[in-house]
Amino acid sequence: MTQTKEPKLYKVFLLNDDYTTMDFVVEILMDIFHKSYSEAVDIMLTVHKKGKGLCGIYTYEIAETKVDEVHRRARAHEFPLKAIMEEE
Ligand code: TYC
Repeated sequence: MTQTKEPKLYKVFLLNDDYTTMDFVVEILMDIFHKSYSEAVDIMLTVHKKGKGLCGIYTYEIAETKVDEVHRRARAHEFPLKAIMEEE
């Protein structure tokens, strides 16, 4: 039977830039995406080397809230860090 009632899921990615500090990105990954320190460092380095990195997969509202939290916190620290969401 096809599962018509499953909610759509969205991947949240962080994007690389030249100005946000590595420490700040690690902090974001630990605080907002609940990663351990070593997972956070791995994801941050993937973003730094490849341009983007997967932070988590969520329902629409949670994904949107995570993206907003990243942007609010980055703005507060005057970093240009961006997060995006993509339907799975
Ligand atoms: N490229 C940044 C630097 O060299 C670090 C960085 C990593 C920035 C991940 C954003 O999503 C990011 N300081």
